[in-house]
Amino acid sequence: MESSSPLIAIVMGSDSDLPTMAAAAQVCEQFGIPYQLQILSAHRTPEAMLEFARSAHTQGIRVIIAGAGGAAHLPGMVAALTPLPVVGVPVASQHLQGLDSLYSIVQMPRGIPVATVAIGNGHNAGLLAVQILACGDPELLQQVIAYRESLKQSVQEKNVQLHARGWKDYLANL
Ligand code: RP5
Repeated sequence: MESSSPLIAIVMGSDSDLPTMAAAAQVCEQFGIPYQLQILSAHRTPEAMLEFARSAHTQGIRVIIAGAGGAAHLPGMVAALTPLPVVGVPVASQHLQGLDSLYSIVQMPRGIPVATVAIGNGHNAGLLAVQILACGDPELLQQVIAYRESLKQSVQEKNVQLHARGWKDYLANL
């Protein structure tokens, strides 16, 4: 479902970020939002990052999701170069479990925000991007409302099951 006219761009610093960022792509597909996904590194391909971030808003893109680990400069640098909203995903790093990525992405200076989600939470990044788009799209807003309703029902059904089967049986089959 990657599109030539994407509304959401998902960028990541390395292919090693893909397992985390795939969740954002899945959310785009779930809501039927055209998106693009690419590897762009603030450190290894700085010129490509610059070109992408400077031109994204002229290409029809409305929201950018940027994920990176470690020094994790990609989301902040993209945010510095685009007027579009940027959702940042701290990818769990090998040595510091993503705390380094989180601190790097979340601590933006006043004036250049990055909407930072939890470490490894590409799913929420996708949802946040969809909700930003839904502000100007009543049909998509209804889809978001329906999604929230399905979440509520799923929790209620689990609670019914928990009480029907007892917590020990429930736990054994989690
Ligand atoms: C960052 O460095 C990437 O976003 C990735 O999370 C991390 C490690 O990259 P690789 O060495 O796995 O390519 O720029």
